[in-house]
Amino acid sequence: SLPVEALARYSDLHPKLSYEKFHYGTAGFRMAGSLLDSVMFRVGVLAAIRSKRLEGKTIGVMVTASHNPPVDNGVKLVDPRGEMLEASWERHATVLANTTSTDEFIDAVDKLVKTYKINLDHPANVLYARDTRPSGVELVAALEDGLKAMGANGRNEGVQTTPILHYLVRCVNTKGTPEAYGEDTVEGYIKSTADAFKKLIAGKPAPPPLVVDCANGVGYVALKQFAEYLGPAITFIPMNNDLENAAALNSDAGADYVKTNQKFPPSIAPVLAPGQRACSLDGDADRLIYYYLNSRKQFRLLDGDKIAALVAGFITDLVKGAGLEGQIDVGLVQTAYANGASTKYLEKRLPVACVPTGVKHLHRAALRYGVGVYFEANGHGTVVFSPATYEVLASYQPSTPTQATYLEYLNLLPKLINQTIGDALSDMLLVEAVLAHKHYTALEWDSIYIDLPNRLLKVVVPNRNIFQTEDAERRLVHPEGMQKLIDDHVKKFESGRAFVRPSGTENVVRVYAEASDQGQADQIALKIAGIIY
Ligand code: 16G
Ligand code: ZN
Repeated sequence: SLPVEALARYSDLHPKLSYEKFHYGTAGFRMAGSLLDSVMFRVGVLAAIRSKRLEGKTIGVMVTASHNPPVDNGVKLVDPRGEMLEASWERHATVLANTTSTDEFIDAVDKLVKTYKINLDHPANVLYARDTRPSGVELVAALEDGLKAMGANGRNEGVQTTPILHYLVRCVNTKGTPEAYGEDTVEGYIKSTADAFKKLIAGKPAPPPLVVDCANGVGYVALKQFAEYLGPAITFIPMNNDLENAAALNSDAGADYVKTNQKFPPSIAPVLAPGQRACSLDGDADRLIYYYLNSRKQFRLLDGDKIAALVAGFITDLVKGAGLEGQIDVGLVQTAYANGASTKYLEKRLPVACVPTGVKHLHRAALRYGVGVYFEANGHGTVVFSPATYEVLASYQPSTPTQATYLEYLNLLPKLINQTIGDALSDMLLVEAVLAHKHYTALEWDSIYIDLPNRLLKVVVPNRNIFQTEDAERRLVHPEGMQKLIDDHVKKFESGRAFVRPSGTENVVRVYAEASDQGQADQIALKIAGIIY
């Protein structure tokens, strides 16, 4: 039965203070770190319950607010395969977080246990980590109280990137099985990723030094470890790597800054030579954006769509070269934010699916392919390999030396790539490896296709919940009649495309528009903002 006495005692230490309404959304719980104490405690309890429900499998908990300001914090649960929490449990998280008293909380926990007929005799195992935010220290302590209250085994991994936490969870749960994913240590992760990179670029010229904007966050911790293992294989020039000053996190730095403002972080511009590549991680290192300075001294963005095009193209070439066409199907998953030019380019080469925003949707869709590549335009993405693909790669007999070489490359990719979730650092090594193989400069990579000019606006509306979408968020079904007004306007422009969707993370509605020139994209976006306001 439930340890009611311990739950009550610990719960009283973490009362829900504010009238804040908590909601477990696409980013888990996320808000000012000072408001999250009760939420963290309850997430600890929920993680333990979920672990028991899955007969003691290890559940992950990541304490981070990613690219948001340093005073924010947040928390997300990770399922045993290192993937996002099963969608149906998001609701349970929301319910538990919003109970207003200890008694109400314990009742809600009890109800959850009964609904799923959870055998509480199973052990509970929870692996957790946090990013560099100072508020994380106390929030982790609150989480630990939740684990103690449930008698769960906790494993504290300290300060780590989000994708490392996801990776470790998968390793722990697959240990000793045929699906063993790797050694469940940070060192194991760094080593196996770095080794795969070194093997993949063996014999290729070492890439020119890469400027890495660490957003003054935890990505720098991982980057340093990679640099140690990689030695001369690649040189990083770390920037925005101040972990002492908490206020510096994501401030004028990081992938979100670059993608949103479409410009260099101020600290990066002066150090870049024309043509030199740079990339930005976000605050928990699960997003990656590249860019460079062109010969006309202009900023050029290489976002998630460009990464997707580069990576999907490379993998398609390898599959063909190995003689595996027809045995391994490579597919790509995008969202409505993908630049229309990227979709047009890619659709000619491989199957492309469009799904609603949010990693869980992209990840699920990518699992339908033999090799599923997914990237959001904002730089979050990865590649997943199906069990059938693993089998083909293990058993295939190449008939020429060239095929054998391509097969070898293909076999390294699942080791290089963190398949659990987008991982800025392993994605960065993947990009560097592909550039080395293709002998591409930043300019050549950029030239794969030319982005359509676009504009993203956010509109503050009284109630964003009235905005409902269909067709992977590309069309509004509610408020009634609004989509028709949008369509009538957009069709006046050549290559015009636009859509409106409520944000899942902020109290705003987002408007995206693209067209054949910037002035038109701006005009469409502004007009639509007027329509929806
Ligand atoms: C969250 C999502 C990200 C998405 C973003 C959209 C996860 C892990 N993260 O950060 O994938 O792009 O939300 O934010 O799913 P929005 O709904 O505010 O536009
Ligand atoms: Zn992030």
